[in-house]
Amino acid sequence: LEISQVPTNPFADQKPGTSGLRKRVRVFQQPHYTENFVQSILAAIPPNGPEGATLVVAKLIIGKDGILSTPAASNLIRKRHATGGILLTASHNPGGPDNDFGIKYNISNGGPAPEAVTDKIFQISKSLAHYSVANVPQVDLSVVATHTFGAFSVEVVDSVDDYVTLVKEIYDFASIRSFLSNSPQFKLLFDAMHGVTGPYAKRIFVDELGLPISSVMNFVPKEDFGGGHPDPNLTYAHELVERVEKEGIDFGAASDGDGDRNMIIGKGTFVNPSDSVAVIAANAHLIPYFQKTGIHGVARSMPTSGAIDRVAQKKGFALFEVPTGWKFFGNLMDAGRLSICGEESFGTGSDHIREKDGIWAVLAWLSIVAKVNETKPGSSLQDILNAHYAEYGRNYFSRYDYEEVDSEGANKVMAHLTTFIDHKRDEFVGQTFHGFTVRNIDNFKYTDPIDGSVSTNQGIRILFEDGSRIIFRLSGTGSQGATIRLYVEKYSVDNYGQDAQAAIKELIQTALEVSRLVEFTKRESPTVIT
Ligand code: VG1
Ligand code: CO
Repeated sequence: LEISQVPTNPFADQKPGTSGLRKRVRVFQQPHYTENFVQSILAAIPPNGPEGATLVVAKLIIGKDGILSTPAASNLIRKRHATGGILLTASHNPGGPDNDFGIKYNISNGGPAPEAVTDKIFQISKSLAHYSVANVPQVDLSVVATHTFGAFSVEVVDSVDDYVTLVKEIYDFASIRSFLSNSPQFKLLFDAMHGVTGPYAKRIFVDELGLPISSVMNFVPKEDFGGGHPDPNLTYAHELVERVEKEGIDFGAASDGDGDRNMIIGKGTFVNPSDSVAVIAANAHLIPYFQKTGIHGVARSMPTSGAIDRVAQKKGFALFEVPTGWKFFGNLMDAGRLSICGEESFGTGSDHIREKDGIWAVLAWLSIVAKVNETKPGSSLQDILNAHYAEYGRNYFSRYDYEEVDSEGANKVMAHLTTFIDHKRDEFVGQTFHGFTVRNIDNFKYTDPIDGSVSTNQGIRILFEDGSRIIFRLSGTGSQGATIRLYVEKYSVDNYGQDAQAAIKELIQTALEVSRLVEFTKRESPTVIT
């Protein structure tokens, strides 16, 4: 292969955020923009001396038709002992020429690059003068085959095979299958939202578990997600939500564009993601993988509700609270201290790989439903949730997103909140708002227990005497303006039948008053409520 050097100028804005570099497609289409960033990723792979050592990529593994879900890619990196992997995806954002794109880099453990690595990539990108291009002949991605060009090869693999092998080792497919075939009245519907999980869902739910093809919808992956917003929540997965209600579906699920998120719903039931990971942790003994490995520990991101904390306390599991973003779970898993974790943003997963995993979460819930129904036939998702609340209490939780607000307004909100930490702490702590007394306010800071690295400025937390919390942070995955995320949580030991929005109403009022969000952003209401 011939390698040539292309002169280039650096771009100043290639700093990866919560999960990769996320920009509008048009930004990536600027001359040299994408090449520069990819070159920076490759140059950041150690060892690379200050002289600019050359990195030889000897082999590329690519999913058939260019398709691999993020969890399947994580698995493949681990299984093949690869140096790392590059994921090209808009993830949970709309795609297509006028929308989003993203480049995520995962390291050899299969997980998202930690901050030390993304910082290094950013540093390199700021002074890049050349990138290398190889004249690799065109390869047909629609055929599973290996192409060799001298010392370099390109292997096109089946996108689904390895992943299916993996989940079949984790779950008892025979028992799920027999539950489904013995319960013809139990209806399941999976929405791939025209993202990457379609081929996985078809193989797993239809071919392996014997459900009819009508159990999967929007299963043909499309480059622009069919014009939709492939984020599995009540707002954007409305097609699924409507069908679940109208057709009385017992078990509805959706996954995002790159397959790492999940939403679980039933008729009249929404499984809040913070509850979801808690229920999975509480029922892990029903899942063969955890029967084998045991539970080494559980974790959640900081804004995620403390529902899993209650499970950890009762069952004696170690608990970790990390900043937002899956990259923070990797070290704990590699050190054998973490088995199950989740984020309120519809991310749930375990140490079977190093990414959150949408289909894995759906199968976890399905396994739990199947097992619970063995002893208590007819148990619905709501019954399982209610039993959980009765045992552990309920952490009412909601997130308000204010998307694409102008950066100035967003920064004002955060700066204003920061004054309560830096200057007005004494008068703020102890104040009572709508019946909630402030116990503390801080900006979340995390020290990784494994490598000691410190991450600051991870979100402003207002903690109340009764354990309720209000959290403000700015999104690190948006591509336009700024997105403010407001998270609120209220714990109740015995009153678990309330509507979530009603339960947290006063906390939302408090949050808006304290932050002066409406005044600073001119937004009367959020874009999305979950
Ligand atoms: C959001 C979520 C975060 C998640 C991240 C990546 O980040 O809040 O929990 O890990 O997206 O999800 P932010 O910074 O916008 O709040 V994905 O589907 O792109 O891997
Ligand atoms: Co995603």
